[in-house]
Amino acid sequence: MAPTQKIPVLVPGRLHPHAVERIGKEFELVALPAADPKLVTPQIAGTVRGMSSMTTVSAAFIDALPNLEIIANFGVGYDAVDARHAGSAGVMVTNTPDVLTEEVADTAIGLLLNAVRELPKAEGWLRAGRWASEGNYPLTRGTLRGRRVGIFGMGRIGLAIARRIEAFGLPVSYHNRRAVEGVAYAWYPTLVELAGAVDTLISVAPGGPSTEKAVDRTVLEALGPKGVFVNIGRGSTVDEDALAQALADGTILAAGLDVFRNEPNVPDALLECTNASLLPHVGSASVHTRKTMADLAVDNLVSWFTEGRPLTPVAETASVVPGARKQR
Ligand code: NAP
Ligand code: 8YV
Repeated sequence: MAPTQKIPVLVPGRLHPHAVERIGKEFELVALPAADPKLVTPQIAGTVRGMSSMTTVSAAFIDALPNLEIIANFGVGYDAVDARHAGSAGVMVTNTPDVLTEEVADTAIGLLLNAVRELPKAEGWLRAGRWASEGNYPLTRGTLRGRRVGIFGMGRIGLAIARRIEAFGLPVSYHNRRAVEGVAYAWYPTLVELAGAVDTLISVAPGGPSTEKAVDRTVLEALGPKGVFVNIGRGSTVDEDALAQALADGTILAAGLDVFRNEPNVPDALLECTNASLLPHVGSASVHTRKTMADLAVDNLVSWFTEGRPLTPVAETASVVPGARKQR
């Protein structure tokens, strides 16, 4: 029997089946339909020490679990988890960095090509029989040739996208709050300055208050009429009304979007934009990569309960150690 097998680990809502299976084998699996404090029974409150989730985890939910020590988030982006509150309550939060970086960067390039060269629309033309009945698909106004690419969020995935863009022979620049040491690409101190210097903006910035609606009308106007905007980061970083307007009135040329503010709901105004390529948040969604993410989420739990430290803690809880849980 694994030494961790008697430790109750909660899974609120849906989670990758491989993660659920491993938690069931290596811990005592406790399931809840949602991360709702009202669903926490005295039995769960009194026993649960670990959790793995891919849903919103509020401060109230953390407080409803007074014995909780660790939240293993399924995903590198953890804006859905109140990590600041977790840190102040002495609860560790982990995420799944690196194992999805290359997959998500591949998807970003796919979106960029879809948006610029209209590949989904060209395929639709063929499937509708229009190639045979009407002739060739119209030449695309967009091209990658001559483009200058700006990356909003030059972190792990941003760097992987930049490497791919370099292979296309295009110059790269970026905006982060701070210039990245050892990175030679041009850094712009503000997003609007970056947008003004490029015609292709790829956002891979995290969600949260510091990036809320960062891509707004001003940024899109700075990008200009040849502008292409790709978002593989989080929908909350974009003013979606302003984006739909900019696509409709020609302020920018096209967009490729994998993420939306209120998933899985996509605003009608964006659905109506024929110059936008829209994907249902599939950045990391291959069997291979999702399994590696599931393993890393569970490995964090195992490492915490056997070694007393996680593998990939998030910054807000980096100093949390076993026994740090504060009661409120
Ligand atoms: P990362 O290595 O932490 O990179 C994030 C970058 O964003 C950092 O370089 C950071 O630099 C910058 N940043 C953070 N806040 C900022 C702000 N307010 N203004 C400007 N720049 C800011 O994370 P990653 O592994 O590359 O992942 C990035 C994000 O991609 C995730 O958080 C997630 O939201 C998204 N993602 C999406 C998918 C998908 O399926 N579509 C899959 C995986 C990840 P500074 O701190 O110096 O500003
Ligand atoms: C996942 C993601 O689809 O890692 C992230 O931040 O957005 C994606 O890889 C998501 O986290 C699953 O909920």
